[in-house]
Amino acid sequence: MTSKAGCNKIISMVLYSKPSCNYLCAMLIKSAKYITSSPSFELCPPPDKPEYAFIGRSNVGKSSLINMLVNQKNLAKTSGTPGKTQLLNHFEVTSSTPTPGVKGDGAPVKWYLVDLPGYGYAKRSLSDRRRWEQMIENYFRKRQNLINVFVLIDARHAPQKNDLEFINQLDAWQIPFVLVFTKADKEKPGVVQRNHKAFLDKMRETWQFLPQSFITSSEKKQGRDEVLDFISQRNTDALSGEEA
Ligand SMILES: Nc1nc2c(ncn2[C@@H]2O[C@H](COP(=O)(O)OP(=O)(O)OP(=O)(O)O)[C@@H](O)[C@H]2O)c(=O)[nH]1
Ligand SMILES: [Mg+2]
Repeated sequence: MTSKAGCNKIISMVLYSKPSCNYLCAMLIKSAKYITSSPSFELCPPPDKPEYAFIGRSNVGKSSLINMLVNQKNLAKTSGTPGKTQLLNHFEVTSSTPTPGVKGDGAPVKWYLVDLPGYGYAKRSLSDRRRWEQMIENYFRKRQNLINVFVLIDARHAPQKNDLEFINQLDAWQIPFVLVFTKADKEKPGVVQRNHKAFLDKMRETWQFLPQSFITSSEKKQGRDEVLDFISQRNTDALSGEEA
């Protein structure tokens, strides 16, 4: 496995748009299974597969997005109460991506999805918050097979300070990330577009390049193909030994 790329401001500089070919490289999910929940980076499974982590404010929809991506209702535990996910939860996915003009589904590829506990949960004690910070920092900075972090942002709201602070922290640690705007079904498309643009405009004040971003709804399966296509491309890069 190659380690993570050097600078997210370089690798995530292009705003997301569909590939110019008509073919959105439709990744097929063959299976997805729960592996383990770890209280620390040291106890995570061996770093032998490309890994994608999902983080964002408590209740933003991380676990729901993972379930939507792998087409299972209850693989990752969801809850209406913030703070449900507390540990580093690894899921192993087997997927394949057909090649246009080539018969069959393509070779199977195994990778990890990681459901992380969220930030910004007001009722958490100071010591719990410290423990979360330590666990997350260690995981992000040391996990060798981490290819990309999906930072989830609630599409219903104007830019939030803690989301912006969190992505600045990721940048300081040089962790590659993209943005996923969630719960798009809960607002009118115009409001979602406005909040999406406002977030990117806010970033533009201090960032030279903007990260790629996706608009999703786990309820309506919106954005699923685009996110899976991104993962498929990153898997190809990682497994062919290229830097992402
Ligand atoms: N309508 C709608 N509801 C959503 C969507 N995504 C998540 N939800 C709801 O939002 C709530 C929180 O979802 P989770 O997936 O548990 O959120 P989380 O970020 O994993 O939460 P924590 O683990 O507690 O940090 C649940 O009640 C979900 O059903 C979405 O795209 N649309
Ligand atoms: Mg969760």
